[in-house]
Amino acid sequence: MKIAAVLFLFSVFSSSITAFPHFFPNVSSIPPSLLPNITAGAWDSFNNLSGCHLGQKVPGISKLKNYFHYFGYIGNISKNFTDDYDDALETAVKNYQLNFNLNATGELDESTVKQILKPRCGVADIVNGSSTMNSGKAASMTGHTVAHYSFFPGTPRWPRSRRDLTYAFEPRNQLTDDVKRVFTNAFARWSEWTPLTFTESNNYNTADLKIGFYGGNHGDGEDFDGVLGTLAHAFAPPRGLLHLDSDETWIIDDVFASGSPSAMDLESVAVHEIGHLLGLGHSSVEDAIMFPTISSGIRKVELARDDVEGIQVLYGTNPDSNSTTGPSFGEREMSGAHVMSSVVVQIIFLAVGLTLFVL
Ligand code: TQI
Ligand code: ZN
Ligand code: ZN
Repeated sequence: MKIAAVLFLFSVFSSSITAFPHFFPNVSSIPPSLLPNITAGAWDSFNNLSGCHLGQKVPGISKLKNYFHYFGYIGNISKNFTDDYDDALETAVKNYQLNFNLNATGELDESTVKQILKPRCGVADIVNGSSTMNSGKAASMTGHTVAHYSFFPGTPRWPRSRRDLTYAFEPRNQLTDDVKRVFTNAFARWSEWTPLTFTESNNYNTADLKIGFYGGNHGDGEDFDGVLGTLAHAFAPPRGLLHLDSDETWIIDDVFASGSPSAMDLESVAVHEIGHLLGLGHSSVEDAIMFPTISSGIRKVELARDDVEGIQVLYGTNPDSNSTTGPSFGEREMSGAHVMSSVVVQIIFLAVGLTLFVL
């Protein structure tokens, strides 16, 4: 067990620059016995804040401010946050509630605390003062339904002359056909609903979309951070770069079984990142592929109605498809094994997240 602990710490703090990703079931399993003590304190203290509102002073509020600061809701006014529920915190709570479709009361009601306690990705919701989530703005009204998808600033998209896009894999990764097939499938989920087609090319340099696994600093100014945290990123059109963190353990099949609880489903992340490659920002619809919280350990690969509506605003419908009237977007499947490992991975996310901002 000691060895396992050392391996765990090593795998968290080492950030290799190697171009070789690892795929399940190879490495880094986090001993579950390490987990409970890490999260217990902060988890409890957030739970106790339920019901708090403006004007109160409650121990633990400073930690909550750290949380909102970390995700971009509170500016860097002072280094040491107090336990006062002040105006800045109330505004942060309101914006957070808007982003997550909660009643924007500015109070820490139960549903808000619940949302805070959920695992989430480590990237800020608010960058440079503007929300990345299109919150409560009701971007466009289509009939009775409010669209919750979003685009990048300026709505960049692939031009009309480029509907047939090519993609290629970083040659240095030497990816197997199994891994490449994951991306082929992920692309197919988007081409099904749009006039876009995606074809693999063997010429990495000339391909429209370039896919590669990289570790740490890999030359685009957006360094990867080792295990968990950021898993992948993609650039808006027409840059076409889709990068994945080679320090993650990637699941390429539905195999979950007992192995690494921190392993991420590659296709789920690929479908999300392709959304970005095509010009979609994040969505505030929880079901959407573009919703910015990763439900770790489960596969979420099917586009939701909101994703389809968003991508069709950019590119229109698929002329070869007869089902333009809307698909049956069913419930997502979640097997028992998935639920189990999902819980474990969620705890890890919390642990890593909380340690990050408590430190
Ligand atoms: N990567 C972030 C993401 O893809 C990076 C990012 C944040 C980003 N904002 C962006 C990329 C705007 C392009 C445009 O969202 S991540 C998720 C999710 C990540 C997160 O590694 O944190 C998924 C990767 F949505 F679940 F949070 C995949 Cl599915
Ligand atoms: Zn990159
Ligand atoms: Zn994203």
